[in-house]
Amino acid sequence: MMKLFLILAVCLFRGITANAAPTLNDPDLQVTEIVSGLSSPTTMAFIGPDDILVLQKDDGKVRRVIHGVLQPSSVLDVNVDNQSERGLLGIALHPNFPTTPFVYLYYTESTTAGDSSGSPAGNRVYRYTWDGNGLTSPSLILDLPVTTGPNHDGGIIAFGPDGKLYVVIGDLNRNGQLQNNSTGAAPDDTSVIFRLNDDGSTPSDNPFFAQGGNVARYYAYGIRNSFGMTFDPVTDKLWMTENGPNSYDEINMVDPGFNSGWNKIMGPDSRDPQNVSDLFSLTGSHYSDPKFSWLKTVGPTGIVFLNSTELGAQYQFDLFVGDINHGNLYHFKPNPTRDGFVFSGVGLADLVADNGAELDEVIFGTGFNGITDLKVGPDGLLYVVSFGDGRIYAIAPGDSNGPLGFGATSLPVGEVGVAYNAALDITGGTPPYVVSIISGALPPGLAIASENISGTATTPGSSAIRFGVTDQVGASAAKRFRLLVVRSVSISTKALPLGRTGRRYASRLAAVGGKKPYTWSLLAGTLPAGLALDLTTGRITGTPLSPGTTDLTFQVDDSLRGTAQKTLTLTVN
Ligand SMILES: [Ca+2]
Ligand SMILES: [Ca+2]
Ligand SMILES: [Ca+2]
Ligand SMILES: [Ca+2]
Repeated sequence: MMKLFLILAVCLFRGITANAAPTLNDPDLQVTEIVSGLSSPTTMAFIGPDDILVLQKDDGKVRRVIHGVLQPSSVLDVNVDNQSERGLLGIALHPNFPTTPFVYLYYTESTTAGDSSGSPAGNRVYRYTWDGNGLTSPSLILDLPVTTGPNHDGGIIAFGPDGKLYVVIGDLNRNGQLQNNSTGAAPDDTSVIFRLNDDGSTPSDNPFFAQGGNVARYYAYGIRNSFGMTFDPVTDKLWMTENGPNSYDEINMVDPGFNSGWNKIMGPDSRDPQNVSDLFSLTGSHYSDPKFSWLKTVGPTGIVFLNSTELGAQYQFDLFVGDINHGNLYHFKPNPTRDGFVFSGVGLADLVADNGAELDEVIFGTGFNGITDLKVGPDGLLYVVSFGDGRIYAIAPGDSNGPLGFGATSLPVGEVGVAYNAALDITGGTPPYVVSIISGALPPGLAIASENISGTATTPGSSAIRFGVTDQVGASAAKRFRLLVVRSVSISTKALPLGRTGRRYASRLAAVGGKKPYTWSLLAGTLPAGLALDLTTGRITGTPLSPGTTDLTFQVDDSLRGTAQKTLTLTVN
C-alpha cells in the first residue's frame, strides 16, 4: 500500500490514465458518473440528498457536490502535509447531523502556512461546525503521531451505532508493543482504532478503559494500516479493511479488544509461522483471524454494507469493498450469523484468495481506477470515489429499457359524451411508474389512472397538461400534452326538401360537432322507391317513382365513436 498513492501520482503525471471505463459483472446494474474534476479525492460524506462533501488529499480542500455539480469554491481549505499517504484523509458527520451540525475531519496537518510535503505537525482529528456554506470553528479533539511514516497514517473516521467516534491510524512504520513487539516501546497511539465520545473524551465502557493511560482510548490494536471502516447495519459490529505488506490484505470483524496480529501475524494464523503466543496481549484483548484475505495484495480501501434494496433485494446488507491498486470492486455475501462470508468456490473455503481464479468469485466490478471510498447514499445507491479518475460514480439499476420517457407523442381528441381512453405509454426506466400532473388540469369528466387517461368528457375545450413520471429508482421525466375535447356530434339538417314523382331528387344530410369523417345510416323507415342514401356523403339521390310521405330516422357516426340520431320527414308529391 505504501507506494500506491505514489504510483498513481506518477501515472497521472505521465498522463497514463487510459483505464477502461468502470464496468460491473451484473448486467442489471450500471455505473453512472456523478461528478468529475476532483483532485486526488479520498473520502466523502452525504450532508443531504444529492449533496456530498468530498476531501482532496493533497491540497487539503473539502469540496461540495450538489446535484452532481462540483461547486467552484471549497467549503474548507486546510494546510496539509501530503507526502506519501499523508493528507486530508477522513470525514464523519455527527450522528445527529444536521441538528447537531458537527463535521469531523482527519488530516495530516502541516507545520507551514500552506500545504507541504515533508513538514508534518501531526495526524489530527478536528471537529468543525457546518454553517450551511462552510466548515467553521475547528476544535482539536485528537492529536496523533505522524513520524516515522510517512505512510501508514490510517485516516478513516466513522461514528458507530453506539454514537462513538472510531478513528484508525496505522503503524507509521513503528515497531512497539502495539505492533506486537512485547519488548518495544509502550503504547504510542499507532496501529490502533480509537473509540471516543463526540467531544474527544474517553468512554468509560472502552475495552481497556480500566487500565488508564493511552490504552484507555483504544478499541483495537495490532493493525498495520487501514483505509476502511464500517458498521454492519444488522449486527452493529465494526468491520475494517487492513493492508498487508507484500502479502495478505485482510477484511476483519472487529470486536472490542481486537488485536489484528501485526507485525507477528498477517493473514490467517495458520498460514503464518508465528502464533498467537508471540503477540503482545493487553489484558482484555483477543486475536481473531481475518474473515477474508488476499494473498497477493490489492490495497483494499473503502468498505460498506449496502443498507438498501435499491440494487435488488439480493444485495441488501451485503458487504462491498474497493481497492486502490486495481480499481476493483468486491462483493461479499455474509453468512446467516453475519460473522463471516458464504463462498461457493472450494478455493475460498480457506478464506484466502490465493490466485486470480479464486478472486474472480468476489470481483463485482472493475475499471474504477483506484477506489478510495464507498458509501451508500440517502437514495440507497452505492457510491464510489475514484482516486485516479477524480470522480464519484454511483452504481444503480440499469435502464435496459432505455431512458425513462413518454411513448405517446400526442393525445387523441376527445368528444363530449363519448368514452375516452388514451395511454401515455411510459417507456424505459425501472417500472413500476408513478404518473402525476405537474401543471394544468384534465378536462372535466376525465381522470388519470396508472398511465391511462379515461372517463367521459362533459365540456368541450382545449387543455394543456404537463405530466410527470417517476420510476422505481427515482428517475423522472416530464412532458407537456394538449388535450382537445370537441362538442358532441349532432345532425344539423332541419328538414328534407320536397320530392316530385318522376323528377330527379338530390339532398344532403349535414352534421356538426364530433370529428369527421362521418358515416351515415338509415336506422328506421324506408326511403321512397327510386331514392338511395350514400352512407359516406349523406347524399340522398335518385328519381322517386311514386308519391307518399315517410318518416326516416337517420344516424351519424363520427371518427371518435360519437353518434347521433334524428327523424326527418320526406314527402314526394
Ligand atoms: Ca490546502
Ligand atoms: Ca490480522
Ligand atoms: Ca501461526
Ligand atoms: Ca484459497
